Amino acid sequence: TAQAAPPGDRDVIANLWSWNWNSVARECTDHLGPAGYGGVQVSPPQDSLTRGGAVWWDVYQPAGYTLTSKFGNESQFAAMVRACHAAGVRVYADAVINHMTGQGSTSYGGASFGKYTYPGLYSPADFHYYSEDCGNTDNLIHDGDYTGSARNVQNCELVGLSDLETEEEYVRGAIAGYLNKLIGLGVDGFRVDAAKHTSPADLGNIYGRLSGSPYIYQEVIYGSGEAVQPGQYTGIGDVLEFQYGRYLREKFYGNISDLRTFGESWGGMQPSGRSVTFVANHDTERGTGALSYKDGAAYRLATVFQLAWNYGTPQVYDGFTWSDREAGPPHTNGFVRDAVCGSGWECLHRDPAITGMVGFHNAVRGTAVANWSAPNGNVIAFSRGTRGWIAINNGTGSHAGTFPTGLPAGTYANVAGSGTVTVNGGGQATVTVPAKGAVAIVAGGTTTPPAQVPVTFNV
Ligand code: LM2
Ligand code: CA
Repeated sequence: TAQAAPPGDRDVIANLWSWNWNSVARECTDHLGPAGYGGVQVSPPQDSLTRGGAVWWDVYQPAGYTLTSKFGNESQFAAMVRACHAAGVRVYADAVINHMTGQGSTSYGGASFGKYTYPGLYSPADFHYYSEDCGNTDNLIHDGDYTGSARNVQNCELVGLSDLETEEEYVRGAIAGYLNKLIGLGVDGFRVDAAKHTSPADLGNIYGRLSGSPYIYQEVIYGSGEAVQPGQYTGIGDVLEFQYGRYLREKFYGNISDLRTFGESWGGMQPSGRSVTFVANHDTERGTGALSYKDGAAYRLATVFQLAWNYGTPQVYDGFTWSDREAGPPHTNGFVRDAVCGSGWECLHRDPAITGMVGFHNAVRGTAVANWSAPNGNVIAFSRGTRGWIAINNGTGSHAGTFPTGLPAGTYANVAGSGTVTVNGGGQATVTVPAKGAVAIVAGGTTTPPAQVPVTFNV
């Protein structure tokens, strides 16, 4: 059954969205494991509609549950999971289980299908379109439905995608069979795509059929006054916390000093222990409500803050460089090319300030925020118990000051930048925090991430 708990001592998840399996495998070995990441989220692994690589979103239109996709084949997928596990990194797969492709065509794996007919898997009777369950005559979800009734949101079609009748025994079994196949290949958990569009009762039933104890986190986008709320899903798994990134954008374009109380008390936010946080994901970076790599230093600094703050399970996003919001990643005949950092791929997760903060996050686990100070709206500093201390400057000029750190006297390496910090016998440090930069120190005082803790994998 599903494990509704964060995944252990090393819980930072790198979201290597649109990366192919060979590149994820290499990244686990060379960067994610050594930096102290505990997990990696990978793109939907099932076969899908193909648009020949022209768009990124074809992979959100499943054509079947075999594992030939634009990211690689089943043996490459399995090899990736083994490589990540060997590096101490768990693998979470993006599970597209609310719907199938809304367009008849062919797939990356060479299958032919029509809307509502996916040979050997689903036929028209398996979709809400052929029952009376939707409530809208055109069978589509309309914008106004979200503040209306859950029935429309969950039984009608999301942008015309064939909506699976997840109340049905056969459909529940087929979805669970697909997820169990991934678990059999070593997958440790799932990001459940479009969870808002499937009822918690149906999802809970499906999760109950899974082997092992996969970590489940669900995409339920918060909207004020909506019929379907993230809190309806926290009894069956964790949720992706969409308010988190919205608030961070607001405050990094306003006063970060407002973040003193940031967490569950803020409107719409879920309990820390149920939340996976992210500054950006593939949808929000193409929208207007969140920060993205296009915001430059503020985006990186917000990620530094995320890894320092004691709320939720942090996810660090990394996709490809884009200007056309529909364009797909670099590809050859539709199949995604190996990721090259700095050449078509962003790779924030490799940034030394970010890997340093992954080590900070792991070192301060379980400690409370203390020693808060905010000399002005753009500068904040706080400790995590007596294990770590950080100062963040979102201003356009450097800031010099003396701060209480909560740490023992000594000289420490700055894991979020360069140079050293001296803490005096009174626990104070006098530092200059660079513009749009940070100074962070960890008890023990080195830039080396804490030793890897042995992890137990599912399977
Ligand atoms: C998600 N979460 O709930 C994903 O995070 C999001 O990226 C997906 O939308 C969506 N659910 C479905 O899995 C993306 C993309 C859409 C795209 C769909 C399906 O944002 O634009 O829709 O994937 O590929 C596309 C066309 C749309 C068309 C639809 C059906 O853009 O115009 O609607 O396919 O053919 C007629
Ligand atoms: Ca649905």
